[in-house]
Order: sequence, then structure tokens, then C-alpha cells
Amino acid sequence: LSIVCVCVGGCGCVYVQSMSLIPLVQTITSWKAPIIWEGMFDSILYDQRHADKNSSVALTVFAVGRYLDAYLKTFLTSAEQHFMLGLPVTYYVFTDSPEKVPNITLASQRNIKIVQVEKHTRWQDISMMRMRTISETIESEIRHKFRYVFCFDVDQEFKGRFGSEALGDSVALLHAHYYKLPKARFTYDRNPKSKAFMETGDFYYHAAIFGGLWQNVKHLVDACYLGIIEDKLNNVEALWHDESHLNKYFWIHKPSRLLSPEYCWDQSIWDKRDILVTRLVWAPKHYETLRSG
Ligand code: 2GW
Ligand code: MN
Repeated sequence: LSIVCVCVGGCGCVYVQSMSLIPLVQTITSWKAPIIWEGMFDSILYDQRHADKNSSVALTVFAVGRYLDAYLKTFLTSAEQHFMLGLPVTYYVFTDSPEKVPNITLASQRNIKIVQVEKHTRWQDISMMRMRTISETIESEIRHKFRYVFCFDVDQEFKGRFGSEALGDSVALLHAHYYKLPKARFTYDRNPKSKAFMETGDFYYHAAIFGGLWQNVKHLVDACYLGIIEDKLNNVEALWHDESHLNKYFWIHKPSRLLSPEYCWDQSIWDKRDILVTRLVWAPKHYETLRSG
């Protein structure tokens, strides 16, 4: 028995795969956006098309306070091994200690730009205020130089190809802990007083990675930041901070492309049967040392 998958990414490729080897996963949304899994795409074709189109990518990552020493070096060196190889990439590193950013050897057409930011006292604000900083940097710089922007948490490590198949107009990531759970278990914000409030949705998206054309990412971060600020004025905070606002945004503005949990896997998850390739994994957390003081 075999199944035929038609790629809806625009390149018109068709694959025939043997059922026995391939896990059964959802590969398309109700609004016909592809969900990218290993086996669904031809990486050589994608890379060729994006090279022909001169696609360029800005990656934003924040390393404030203890997260710099704990995660940044591994994040950047592993990105050099696996992230969008062959395309022009600039890493925008936002930190409160620019002098502590490690020196990384970069391949040609790849650059790093360090931007100093303040260190908010509450960690929730460190996370949420990323939305404003990303917006400002898209406006002042990224929009003049890059077609795509991808925004990453720093506490993760690339392990396999994270390539041009992930590029799209508006890209969201399925959260590894929720992609198989019923909607009733999704941890959306359920407080009607918050701008992130939602009763139902499509998926539970993980804020550790989002991206797309700079125009769309600008629209996303502006909307999330507005929600965060309105919540502050009303003395409420969404359950999962910026992630709650991101989920609300993608419910209203459907992403055009979804990344499977291969793109952000938690190795402590016991059932790995759907995961043929781990492209990026969560770094271990040491909450006692990272979140105190
Ligand atoms: C965050 C929480 C507790 C203590 C410190 C920090 C912290 C975060 C920090 O001291 N310095 C820092 O640079 N950050 C940045 O914020 C860093 O880039 C980090 O990856 C990001 C989000 O914080 P993180 O990774 O600890 O949050 P997670 O892994 O629990 O992530 C999800 O939920 C967050 C909201 O609570 C965000 O939405 C995040 O995008 C989600 O992945
Ligand atoms: Mn994280």
C-alpha cells in the first residue's frame, strides 16, 4: 500500500511513499496550509528555488542575563551547521551584555549583529517585550535588507536540517506537547479580561519559533505587543505571556505554513514515533539557577 502526497508549497512536487514506513500525521490544515514533515518535501528543489529568488533571512534571538552564558553559543554554532545553509542569513542578537557575546566563525554570506537591550526585572517582561524590540528592528533595519524574518527562543539547539522548506509568508510551529492532544487540553488564555482570551482555536502554537515575510512578522509582533500593553493597562497578564497572544493572533490570521514538532522537539517526550528527524531540540532548563535573582 502506498500513499500519494501532493506538496502544496507551490513547487508542484508529488511523492509516493510506502505506508509501512511513514507515520500517519496531519500534513494539511483545514485552510489548506501545509504542515511540514520529513518526507513531504524535496530539499534540493526548495533550496534551488529560494536561491533563484534571492531569498534572505534575518534570525532574531534574545540572550538577556543568564541566558547568554547558558545558551547563546550552542544556539549560534549549531545554527551555523543547520539553519538555512546556502542562503544569506544575519543573526540579530539582542542582549544586555554585548561584550559577552561569543565569537563564532561564520560561513560566507552570514553575519551577526549585536543589539543592546535593557534587562527587564520580571522574566515575563523579558519574554513579552521581545515583540516590541523585534518590531522596531524590522522597521529600522530588517525590512531594507531581508525578505524573511524568523524569531527564535535561545534555549534550543539545532540538530538537523532546518532549511528553506520552513520559509513561507506566515509560519507557525506546532507545540511538541500539544500536537496530538484534543483541543480542550490546549492552554490558551481563558480569561475574558485578557486580549489573548480565546475559547477555541485550530492548534496550540509554540512561540519558540515564528516567522515569515517581514511584512507579516511586523504585523504579528505589533498585534501581540498591543495586546500585551492593553493587558498591562487592565492589570491582567495572559496565561503564557507572549505565547498566548501569539496563539490569538494565529487564530485570527491563519498562518500559511506550519512546522511540525520536528522543528522544535522536546527530547523528554516519550512517544517519538512521529519524529523521523529532529531538526532542533529544547535545551535542558535549570530553572533554579536561571529564574532566581
Ligand atoms: C525567561 C524565563 C525565566 C527566566 C529567564 C528568562 C529569560 C528569557 C531570560 O532571563 N533571558 C532571556 O533572554 N530570555 C529570552 O526569552 C530567551 O530568548 C528565551 O529563550 C526567551 C523565552 O524564555 P524561555 O525560553 O525561558 O521561555 P519558555 O521556554 O518557557 O518558552 C515559551 O513561553 C514563553 C512565555 O512564557 C515564550 O512565549 C517562549 O517563546 C515560549 O517558547
Ligand atoms: Mn524557551
